[in-house]
Amino acid sequence: AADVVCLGETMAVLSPPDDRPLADQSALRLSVGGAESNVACGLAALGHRAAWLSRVGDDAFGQRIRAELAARGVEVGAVGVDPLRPTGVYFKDPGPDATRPLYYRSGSAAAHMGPELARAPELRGPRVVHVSGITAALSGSCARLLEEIVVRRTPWGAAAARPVVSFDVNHRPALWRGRAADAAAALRDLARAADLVFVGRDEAEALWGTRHPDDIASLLAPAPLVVVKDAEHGATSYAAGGEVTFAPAPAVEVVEPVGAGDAFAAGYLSGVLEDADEESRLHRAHRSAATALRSRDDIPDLGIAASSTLTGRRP
Ligand code: KDG
Repeated sequence: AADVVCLGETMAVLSPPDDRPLADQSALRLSVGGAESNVACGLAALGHRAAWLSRVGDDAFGQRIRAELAARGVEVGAVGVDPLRPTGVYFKDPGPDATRPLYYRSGSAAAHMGPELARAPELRGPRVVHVSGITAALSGSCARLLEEIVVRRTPWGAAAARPVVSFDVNHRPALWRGRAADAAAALRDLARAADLVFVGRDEAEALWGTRHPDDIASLLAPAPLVVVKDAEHGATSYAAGGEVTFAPAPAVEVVEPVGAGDAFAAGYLSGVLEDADEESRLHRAHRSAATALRSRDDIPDLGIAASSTLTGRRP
């Protein structure tokens, strides 16, 4: 059985080969991306048994996604194929400050996941279940599924062995357009109910108006472990016992930031699975994020980060 199950939508990604805007491009590259499966790929590259739980359409994109994740060592046996609804797609539109996603995913196979998936046997055995706030934005049924897992912990009933429920806030404003207040409340409540939360300082400021990492930790206080990422400055983790750990981020030349948060989570969770102390979890997280920042793909090859772990090089 897998050590980690990551649940969420994965899409076909169409990306320009350079930094010119999408409107000026003539040929795009096809790849695969989904925040939670990006984390699964990172964990698999770091030597862990990771599974991805989701749904795809009965189409070429669904085939490509399953094949690519399997080739990266992720277990995809429990992924459902919806005969009626398509696999979601997104395009990357490079802008002067950031790459913007253009989503074509409403009504997708994954958006039709619902609370019944909380009964999937695959959710019962792992040490970590990783989900994100993206799922909360996809549809009402997806939001209910997330609530079953994160808030009610339905998959585990009264069982003594429960996994760590890891939640990346992953605020995607394009998915919450016109529902900003809903996003703030839903993502706050999910984060408060999770065992481990990943959140960016900027993202928290946009959602909740919090400025300082300490204020974010206080806002999400019932969560036993909150990791606040502050871009190039570093990351701070807040444990329920009051322990605060900061690790500076290494200097990196950024090629494209998409996927860096997922690589960060993969590195950190790899430390959780290996019972590493808080400081080395954060260092691992920074190291994998650095690899993703240097890559144009959503899923970088973290095998590279793993080998620098083995030689003990510090970022
Ligand atoms: O974190 C990167 C993801 O955002 C990207 O791979 C696509 O899952 C995605 C999304 O919903 O934006």
